[in-house]
Amino acid sequence: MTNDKISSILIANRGEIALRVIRACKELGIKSIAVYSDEDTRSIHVKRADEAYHIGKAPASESYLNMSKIIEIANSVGADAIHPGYGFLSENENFAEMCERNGIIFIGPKSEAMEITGDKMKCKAVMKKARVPTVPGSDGVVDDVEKAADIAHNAGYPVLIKSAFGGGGRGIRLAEDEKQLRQEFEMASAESKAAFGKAALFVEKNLQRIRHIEFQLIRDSHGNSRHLFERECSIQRRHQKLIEMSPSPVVDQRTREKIGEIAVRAAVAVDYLNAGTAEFLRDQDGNFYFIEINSRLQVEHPVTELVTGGIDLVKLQIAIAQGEEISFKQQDLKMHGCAIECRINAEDPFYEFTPSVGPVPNCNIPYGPGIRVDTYLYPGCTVSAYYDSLVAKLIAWGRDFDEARIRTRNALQEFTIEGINTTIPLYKTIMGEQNFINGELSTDYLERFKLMDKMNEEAKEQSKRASSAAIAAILLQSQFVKKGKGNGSGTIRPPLQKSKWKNTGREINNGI
Ligand code: MV4
Repeated sequence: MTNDKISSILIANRGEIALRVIRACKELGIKSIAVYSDEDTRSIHVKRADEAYHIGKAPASESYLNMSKIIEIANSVGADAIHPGYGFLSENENFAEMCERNGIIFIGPKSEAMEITGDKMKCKAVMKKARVPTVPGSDGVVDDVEKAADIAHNAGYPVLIKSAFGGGGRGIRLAEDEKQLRQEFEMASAESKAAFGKAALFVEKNLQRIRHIEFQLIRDSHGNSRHLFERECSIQRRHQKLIEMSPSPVVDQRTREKIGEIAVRAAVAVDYLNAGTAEFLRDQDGNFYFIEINSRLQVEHPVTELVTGGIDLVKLQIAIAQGEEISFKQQDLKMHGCAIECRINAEDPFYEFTPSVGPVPNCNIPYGPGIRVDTYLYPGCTVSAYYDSLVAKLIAWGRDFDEARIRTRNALQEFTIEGINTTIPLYKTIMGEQNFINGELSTDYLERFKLMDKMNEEAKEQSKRASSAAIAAILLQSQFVKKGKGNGSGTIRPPLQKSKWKNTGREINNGI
């Protein structure tokens, strides 16, 4: 058994997740091996890893997605295992298979399981067989419009026509009635044939005002499966999650046990190995429907780490990858307080979330009780235009939701990133928004409660306050200076330094 132990891991990723994996390696006494592109020569994951190897040019296709290059380096340096992080090659079953063929442990599920989870139709069919509730609709691909109309009639309108080739919301069409269904089905069919050579459409009841709630799963090579509770990820924009939290405000202990057990059944059904996530849609009536399994460590995994009282998911992944058994029983796990994560993206929320890249001359990372920040930022770093816009994750823990929320709000006030625009102002608004406070969440939360308008309003108010404070300070000072008197407390204060940064809404997050 001892010579099965992993002694070195190549991390096929960059940014905060590469740093996260390096930390786990260091705790376990495992050698960490970084890879990097031309764009990342000065990135911190390169410095923090025990070894680092250049793998190619800036575009991901020529570096972090270059499977043969990464395998070649892993082979030449004798890496026992590869951790793919999230994104890039993490859900690529061909890459997992390449690792398997080369005798390298892929830290994730087996390629066979990834092949099923990566195919929505196949996965849905497997889940139905395993009595995992799925969204009402067609059992598989529907190739003729008459059948589609039949299924839609039984499921009840409105329905969605989804393409098996779609993802992240692409290829989904809405039909309110049969006339629309016939129209949309023909159009979707033609579009799919043009793009992929064949149509693979299915029909589902359109669930409305839904919440996105997912369960963290782990399963070892001895067949032990556990769920690590839920995360509510309903606050998102264009299928990009923005805020995640655990517990979900609508999941009580009974529901947690019930859906958790279903999630475990889903993992068993595809012979899942290692960490994964079962995603569900929850409708207004409280019904949960399985939609897919994500076969990777997720961006929001820290939320689960905090509410399970400190389970280290990356260390657990490594333990499972080297054949160890999960050391705790389901009943040993207790939901511990509340955690909220905000994804800090280098995007301008005042300008349609346009990517904002370039040098970061300075930054202030918040800390304090219950605060965790996973980030690759450092003063003087550069945010690249080539990769994901996520630059930091702020995760706050509290004994209850309100403590976590207040800690998030305060940490956001402390968080400054100079040189680029970020999503911080939006999160500041959300933390004080009444519906968020009430746990009134849905996937259309931002539009439903006009959060972008509220953010703009607050920015305007803040800039007004800031400029009047600056004017007052200047007036006060000049008055007292002329008269040669103090300001009443024995000192003359200079005008507020902050004000020059606060005089426009757009720059509110810059350089404060
Ligand atoms: C749905 C749905 C409503 N009804 N399916 C969008 C991406 C894909 N992963 C699943 N998606 C949806 N499927 C039925 N039958 C609503 C969505 C959806 C959504 C799902 C999860 C998180 C955010 C979303 C935002 C819009 C729509």
